[in-house]
Amino acid sequence: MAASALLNIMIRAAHKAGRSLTRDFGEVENLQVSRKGPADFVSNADRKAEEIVHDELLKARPTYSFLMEESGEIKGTDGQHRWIIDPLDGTTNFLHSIPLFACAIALERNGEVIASVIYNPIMDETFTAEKGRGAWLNERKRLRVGGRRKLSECVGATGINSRNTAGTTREIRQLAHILPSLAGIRRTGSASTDLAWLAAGRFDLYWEAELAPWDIAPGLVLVREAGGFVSDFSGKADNIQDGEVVAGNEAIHHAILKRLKAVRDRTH
Ligand code: 2AM
Ligand code: CA
Repeated sequence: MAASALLNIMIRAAHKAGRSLTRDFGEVENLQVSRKGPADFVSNADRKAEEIVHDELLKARPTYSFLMEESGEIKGTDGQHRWIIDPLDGTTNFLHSIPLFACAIALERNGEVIASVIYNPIMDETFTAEKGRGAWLNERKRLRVGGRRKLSECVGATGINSRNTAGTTREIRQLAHILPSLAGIRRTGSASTDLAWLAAGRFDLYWEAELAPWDIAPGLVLVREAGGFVSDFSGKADNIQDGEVVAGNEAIHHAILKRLKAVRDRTH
């Protein structure tokens, strides 16, 4: 299906930022050996990518609002539309020369995410979705979430934060409860990649907490348009504010939600 004018704008912005990220990623490898490491260089790459996305989107739609990981909120005169941008999702991977990161953009209309693009420039994979128009890989392949119904056959993804002891302990408890039911677990370090890969049927389930709106919003419409279910840990849909995501096909989403609730009830 041909992308709408809006989605084309988003794809163009993500690809332009992706080219900049790819160039900088090549440099990062050379900086690994320095004692200080490439941290400053990477923050700079991150900011540069955000500026590119911001400038492209602003040029195309001068009145829309922005919510960006690096620059925060910028209010536009249009009260209906807001771009939500994570210019480099998977910063730690990028910093360590691990080629697993994405430039992610979502568009909100009246508080609902209606379109998104998640672009991995190294794999050259562009995941796109628009409400009511399906989820796509590289604009050619229609995406559908996996059909597995037995947890024992499922490969899941999750993230464990290393910032906060209370949150980390809770996340390890969830992992300990869920992992033995699965065929395996993977940890990519990029929430938008996890959700895009779930939409593509590569992962059967995903959960994570303590995320930011820009980690969740781009994957939300993608998973839903691929026939999947996404909610927070209480089962509420369309919540990009509270940092929690659980996703899968209907049966698997339900099963993981039940397990997450069991862990919460046991630890209260
Ligand atoms: P980032 O790479 O843009 O920082 C990994 O588990 C996921 O958590 C990534 O999508 C990562 O996004 C995100 N993440 C890392 N630090 C975070 C923070 N302080 N707040 C919210 N999300 C974070
Ligand atoms: Ca992020």
